[in-house]
Amino acid sequence: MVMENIIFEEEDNLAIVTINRPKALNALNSETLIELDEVFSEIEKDNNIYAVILTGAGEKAFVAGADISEMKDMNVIEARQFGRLGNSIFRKIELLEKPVIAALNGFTLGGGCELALSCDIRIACSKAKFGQPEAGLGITPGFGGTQRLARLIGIGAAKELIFTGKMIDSNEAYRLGLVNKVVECDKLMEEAKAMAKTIASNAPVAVKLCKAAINRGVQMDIDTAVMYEAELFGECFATEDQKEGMEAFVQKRAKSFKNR
Ligand code: DAK
Repeated sequence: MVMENIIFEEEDNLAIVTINRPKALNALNSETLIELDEVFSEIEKDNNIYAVILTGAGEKAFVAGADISEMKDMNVIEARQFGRLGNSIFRKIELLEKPVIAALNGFTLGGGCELALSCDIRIACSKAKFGQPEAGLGITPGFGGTQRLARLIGIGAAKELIFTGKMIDSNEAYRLGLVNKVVECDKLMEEAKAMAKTIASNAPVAVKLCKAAINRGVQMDIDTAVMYEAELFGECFATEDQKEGMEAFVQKRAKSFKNR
């Protein structure tokens, strides 16, 4: 894959995806969104990748939003197309059958915050800043921000952030539950990799089904959700990794999962 704005690396069973437009604070233009879509399609197909880290290049920004220079002259049809493109890639990340950790290394604004929200876990560098400044630009968040932010941090806190457009720091983001963890900036990738490796040491099929159970289950009523959970629990018993995990425990030996 030759890409202008995305760096893709593999390390052990991890994929590291870096959005690489630091001069524009990694703002998401159409080209970057298309490349993100391609890279996540490849990751989905690769059975040797067990977890993904998504981050931004440079020291200033994860992603400072959708690209305002590209958006400013769009007409209604172009804006809808741009919104659909963003929404389909963000949904692809949310539904990816592998866990995705966002390593937030700086400004995480607008479409950047929405991108982080479509990941499973968010780790922030202590200097990162968060916000949904769209209303100040005359638009609504268009990549799922009104929906995922309210589901993650609650309706009241989401409305405050979206209506005011204010920026908050990492500690406030942590207090609100927007990020899982805040770490020193020079330790960000180390922490993200350590967490990704811990996840990757568990049975990948089980982690995949846990992700589906949580993401789909929270949209269901509780009776349907627990039945769905039971379905997925049953599915584990058709996998080699379930046999291996339990055999290894009983035999008091190290486990060796095969993602099967
Ligand atoms: N788009 C394009 N370029 C950007 C950018 C952005 N979002 N953010 C920064 N840049 C560019 C700057 O223009 C500047 O470029 P040059 O002038 O050097 O060519 C370079 O990055 C460095 O930025 P600054 O010089 O401004 O750096 P500062 O440290 O002074 O300020 C800042 C950093 C993050 C506070 C500031 O850059 C800033 O306020 N940026 C904009 C943040 C923002 O408003 N983000 C939200 C964008 S709106 C939808 C689909 C999607 C969306 C909505 C609807 N539908 C289709 C319905 C999503 C919308 C958004 O994300």
